[in-house]
Amino acid sequence: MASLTLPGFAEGLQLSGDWEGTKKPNIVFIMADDMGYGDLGCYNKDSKIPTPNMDRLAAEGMRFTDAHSPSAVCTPTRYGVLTGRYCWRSRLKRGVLNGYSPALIDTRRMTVASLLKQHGYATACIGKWHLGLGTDKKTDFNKPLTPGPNALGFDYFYGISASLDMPPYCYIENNRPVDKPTLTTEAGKASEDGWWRAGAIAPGFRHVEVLPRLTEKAVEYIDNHTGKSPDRPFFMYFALPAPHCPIAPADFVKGRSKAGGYGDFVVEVDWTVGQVVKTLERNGHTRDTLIIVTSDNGSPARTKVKREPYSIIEIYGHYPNGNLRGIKADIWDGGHREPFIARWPGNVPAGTTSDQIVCLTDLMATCAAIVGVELPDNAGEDSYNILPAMLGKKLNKPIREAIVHHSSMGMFSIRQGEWKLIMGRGSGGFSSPKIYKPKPGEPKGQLYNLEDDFAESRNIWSEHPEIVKQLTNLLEKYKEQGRTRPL
Ligand SMILES: [Ca+2]
Repeated sequence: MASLTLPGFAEGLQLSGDWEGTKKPNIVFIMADDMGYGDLGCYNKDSKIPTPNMDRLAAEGMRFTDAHSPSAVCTPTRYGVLTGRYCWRSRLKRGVLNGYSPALIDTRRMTVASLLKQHGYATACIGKWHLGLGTDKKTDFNKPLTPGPNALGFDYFYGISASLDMPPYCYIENNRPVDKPTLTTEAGKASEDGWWRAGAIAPGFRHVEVLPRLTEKAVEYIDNHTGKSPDRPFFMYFALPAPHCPIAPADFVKGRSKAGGYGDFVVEVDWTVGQVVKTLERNGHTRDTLIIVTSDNGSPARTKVKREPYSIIEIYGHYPNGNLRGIKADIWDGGHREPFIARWPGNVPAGTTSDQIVCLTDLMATCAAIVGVELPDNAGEDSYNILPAMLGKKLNKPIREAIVHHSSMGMFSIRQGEWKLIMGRGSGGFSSPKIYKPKPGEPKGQLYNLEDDFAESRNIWSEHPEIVKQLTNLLEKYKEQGRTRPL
């Protein structure tokens, strides 16, 4: 098959599927947990948090300004990232799993990891899983934890079952706990802002050590892999447990931000990104690695869980979600518009931005394009190849026809160009009112024009019945046909 070298590709890197004699790029996908659009200096000049490592990646790569997680909370976003399919098509229609939930992803389904593995990649998942383990109604940590990441295309897994505030608190390596969670912890605090649920814990497990330990494992993986198989590309899905609560910054970052413990924890996230970047450099992987840094949903923007959702803003004047409306879990953009930085020297033009509307579900089709294959029809149903945007190609039209947003309570929204339609009133998530029941004659939903009204402050549903109708029909079509990516 004749191969086509695309403009912008480094010498020797091609994009046709004809990779013989060339090395495919390593792909490192780092996803923070609950980090907001306004936490990073490169997204918010008024951020009170120094993020030099992420800012450097943005300066050396591309910063997307209109990237979205497919959901405003953890589990469904992770499902979407790994399968390229919206999670509301799965059994999970709202909310998240817990640390003992059975596996959510069908093992027959293609994942980004199984796709890349088929094409010669070594694959690793490090960090927070939160997609369920095993088949029992309540996972038994005395039995092999399968199916888990290893059954979904990952050669190696080291991490934790779910969020860092959800038991059981133990590290898992492949399909077994490193130490079984045989003890019990009360609900606890890791700092003035820390909080976790009571439950089972492994001897010696300390919440504050988790991010440094996972960072060490990520570094170790890159070093070991390169030592053993320097010519084999790898995919690392590195899902950080931070800055999600318990806000547990390590001592070495305390006081480094001007946004309290939360800000310091974001500093630690930035440190982790820096460690990965340094390790890639040390192993000679700077130029042959696509690194993406993003977050799984917006920031809850809080210090004290459930009581003072806006206290980071009130106390420190730091806006974790920038000027966006809403917070984590909400259908407004604060719930799901994410920082998204891509660096691949020689391929992704340095110091650029893209305003393409992209979704984290797009990782699947983008990886397929990188390895030069077509996705089968029954995989990546909501995944679009965003590589052309990453490579800085001039595009005449949007890559995605539209994007579907989803809140923690299962509220839908569809966005096309400047128009954003929300199928309900209220936030659908954490912000008040969560659900507003319209009185007779009041609009049933929300329509915003994000070009004129970035902050989603003027509901113009009643003024544009034709747009409401058109977007409602498109959303219904997307639900019914089981996919958005065209066949
Ligand atoms: Ca999250």
